[in-house]
Amino acid sequence: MGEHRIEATKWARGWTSAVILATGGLGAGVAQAKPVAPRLFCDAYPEHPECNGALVTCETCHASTDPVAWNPYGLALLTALAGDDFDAGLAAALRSIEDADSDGDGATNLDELQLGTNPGRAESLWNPIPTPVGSSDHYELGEYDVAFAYRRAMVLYCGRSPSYDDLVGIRELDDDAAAARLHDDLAACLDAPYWRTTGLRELADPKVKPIKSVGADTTVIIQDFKVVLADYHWDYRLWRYLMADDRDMRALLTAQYHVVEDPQTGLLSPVEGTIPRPDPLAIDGGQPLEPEHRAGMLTTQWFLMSNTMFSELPRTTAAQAYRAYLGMDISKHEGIWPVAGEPADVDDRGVAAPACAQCHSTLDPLAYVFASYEGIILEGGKTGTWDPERPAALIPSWDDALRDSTLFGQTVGSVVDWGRAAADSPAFARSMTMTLYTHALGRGPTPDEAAAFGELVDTLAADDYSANRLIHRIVDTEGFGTP
Ligand code: HEC
Ligand code: HEC
Ligand SMILES: [Ca+2]
Ligand SMILES: [Ca+2]
Repeated sequence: MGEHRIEATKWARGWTSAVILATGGLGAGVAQAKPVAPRLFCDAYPEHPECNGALVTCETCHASTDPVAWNPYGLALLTALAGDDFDAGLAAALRSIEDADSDGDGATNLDELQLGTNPGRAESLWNPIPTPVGSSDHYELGEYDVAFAYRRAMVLYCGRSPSYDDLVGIRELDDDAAAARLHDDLAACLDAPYWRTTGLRELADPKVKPIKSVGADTTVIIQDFKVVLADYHWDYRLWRYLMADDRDMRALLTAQYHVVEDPQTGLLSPVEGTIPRPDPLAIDGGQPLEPEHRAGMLTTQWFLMSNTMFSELPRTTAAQAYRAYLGMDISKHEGIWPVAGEPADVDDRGVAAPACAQCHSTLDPLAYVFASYEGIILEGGKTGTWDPERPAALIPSWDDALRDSTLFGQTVGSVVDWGRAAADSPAFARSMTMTLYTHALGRGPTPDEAAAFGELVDTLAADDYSANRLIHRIVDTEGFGTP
């Protein structure tokens, strides 16, 4: 088996480079690279593990997209299409190569697609690690073990290991009673200070991306002004508020209030209206944006300051919103959903070139509505405010009539609409499930966990988008409780 895999890998590598060489010149001859394949593919295979709330990446079929080159699966597809119109012919072409093993790794294309491995790369193969059977000194190996799940849950959600007595106690219970104890104690953890402060805050770090030197705790002083460009504590408080107490986490993208913390009790509560700059010696740090233009985490002063900065067209802001809350990183070719006629390249940055349009035909239309929000303004109290004249003032060829955004093929006329459409999308449910799942297991779902993961995503709506209920379900999965 081992030898066979090495052979297959070598073969695939050689093949791939040959394909790149053979097709290296093709990219230049292609007038408009508008990759609709990920979406069409997911129309054909909605059951594919990456298609539930996301889209497959180009790597499924391509060895490279600039210059364009195909992996063996993509090449088989290209051959099966036999010159047919791509959009009309793709579904039939996909079906016609299901039983082949294009990358020669021993698994058919269809099997690989169902498992989520790559049918065009022999190195991508699911080899379940043989699970040891029997009992170790401490846990039942290879099957769900409540004591193991209990220990893991206490460490993650209470910030401490369970005591020896706790573990002995849980072992003495029958299965149902042990599971009930696990969930009772987990509920207590989710209600306790460790999770509500430290645990939840750490979970938000990659989404908020704090930079201490320009945040509220900065020690940098320039010309008597503290270089507070915005205060990310507002972001963390909103996140912590919405990810606790069975609140509806969709408000992360729709909330029009902010959240304050009582210094004595630690209690979080929403506040209405704008928040003035709290420190007259700081450049910024309040929340000057009028409530009606807010969309939760997407319009805090920190989010707009740190992502938009000085951009006329805030592509980075839209890309971070898509990455952090919809789980798709356009810079990795994830979530490509091109819009016809885009990118218009309104700011003349060269993004209409085929090599750039691959991504920017999705990204630029996502970004248009964010252009009405200020990035960094050094005058004080203005960073992140809304100004409908901003795009036209900064971009000479801006045309208001054409500048709605498009999110998942749907027109959205403002960031508020963007946030609402995003919050209700399958991508948001998947992404938030992924955030909590990878935190709990230290990795994403493996192919044999794909079905269980899909069920978690699908029950989020029935659970009223409660993070706590989702965590209780994650703790019950095989992946969480199997040593
Ligand atoms: C399901 C397989 C599949 C996926 C996924 C896929 N492609 Fe393709 N791609 C193809 C095939 C097949 C062709 C050849 C189509 C043709 O020439 O009719 C192609 C052609 C292209 C071309 C050549 C120009 C053109 O538009 O015909 C570019 C560029 C390209 N793809 C980029 C991408 C990018 C970027 C992604 C990811 C965002 C992507 N593709 C995802 C299968 C795929
Ligand atoms: C693989 C996808 C991808 C390709 C290909 C791509 N871009 Fe981008 N581009 C992005 C993303 C995503 C961002 C937003 C920044 C981020 O979050 O990474 C971006 C941002 C930008 C920005 C804004 C930078 C800023 O600071 O505001 C410009 C300008 C840009 N790209 C130009 C180009 C040009 C020109 C090309 C072609 C030579 C190109 N891009 C190719 C994904 C891509
Ligand atoms: Ca295969
Ligand atoms: Ca494979």
